Amino acid sequence: MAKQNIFKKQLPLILVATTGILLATIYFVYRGITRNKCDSVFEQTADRVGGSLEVIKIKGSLVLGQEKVQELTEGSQKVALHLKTCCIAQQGGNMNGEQFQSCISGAKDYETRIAQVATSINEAQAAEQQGNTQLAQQKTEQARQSASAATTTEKSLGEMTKTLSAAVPVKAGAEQEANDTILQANTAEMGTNIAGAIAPGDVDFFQFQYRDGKNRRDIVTVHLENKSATYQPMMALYKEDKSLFQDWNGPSAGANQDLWFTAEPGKKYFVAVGSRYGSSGQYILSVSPQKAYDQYEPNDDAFTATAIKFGQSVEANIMDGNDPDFYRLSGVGGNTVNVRLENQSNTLRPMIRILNADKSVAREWVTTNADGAELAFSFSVTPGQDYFVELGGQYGSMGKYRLSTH
Ligand SMILES: [Ca+2]
Ligand SMILES: [Ca+2]
Ligand SMILES: [Ca+2]
Repeated sequence: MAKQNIFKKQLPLILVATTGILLATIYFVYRGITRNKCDSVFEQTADRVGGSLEVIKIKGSLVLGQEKVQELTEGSQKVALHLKTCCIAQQGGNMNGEQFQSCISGAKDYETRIAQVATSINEAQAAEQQGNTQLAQQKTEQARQSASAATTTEKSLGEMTKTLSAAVPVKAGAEQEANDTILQANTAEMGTNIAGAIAPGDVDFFQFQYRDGKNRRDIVTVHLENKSATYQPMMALYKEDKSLFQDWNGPSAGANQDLWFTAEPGKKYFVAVGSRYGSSGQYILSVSPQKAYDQYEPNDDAFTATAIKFGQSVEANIMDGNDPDFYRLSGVGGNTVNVRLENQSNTLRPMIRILNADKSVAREWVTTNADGAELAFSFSVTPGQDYFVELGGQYGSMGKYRLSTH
């Protein structure tokens, strides 16, 4: 807004008009890489199926069985996603009008089937209540048939959209146009540098998969090194289902850009690079796992708990708001165990609870009321028994710690 005011004061009227058009263009481009028409196509499909799906969820398990209800619930989400994929493909010119129409009619067909399932379930229940067993059976059979037909439709839509996502890889460390839509995202490896260029109105999409041999989550940084003094970048991050989860607008021309997120093992992520105010220029993009997890990960539940002996101390961290650390304490001799957490950060606000070997709670959460605080407490034990020490950060706090028992 400040920029617009400066223009108004200092420049002739004709430039004010140009600025208006430019702002409209920026808005359009911004909407283009973050939220577009295809998101609403997705939401509308989900909404339309929603009513019938409620009936199926509430009443369907008696008639269809829980497994089938689950299948239809998941199928409905998939159909909405397939339709969004078709919409993006059509916008990006990867799909002709006829293909797009068959995508739409597939989704409509699915909606009809789901509505039929809901109707037959209602009718089956009504017949049952009136004691008309024969009609109830007939309606139950109809519900089953419509449910199978719906699933078949979903699967064929899935096949159709699969062929649309034939992504081209980054070559010799450089982006490959055309990569202006999420379906055309260049596949790339994390931990490498990718050179790209933004022409006015251009967007570059990249797709990364986070892999870790030990199934650990990790912090991944996204760094855009700006190679042009005039280029004002913007970036957006999308999850595997192509939903937006973070975006960032560069505050000034020539500036670098940094984002970070937590990656789940095996999951794909998309990064979009665009520009503000129609600016253009060159950049280097790097998406890098930080190995921010501690050496005992993964230990996010009792089943994967890290084994520790009474008297032993460990140094580890709460990596983010979604990293509980579990330890299985053995070798307890006396009647009391003293637990001590030394905080090695000024950010972590620790909390600890103790579970018995059967995972029932032995000692409720012990907490502090300050970031960076220490924790020390004791609990009574049965000698020879194992206990779980569950440790986390309150309010999503994170940081390093040292845990010991004596
Ligand atoms: Ca591009
Ligand atoms: Ca941890
Ligand atoms: Ca953990």
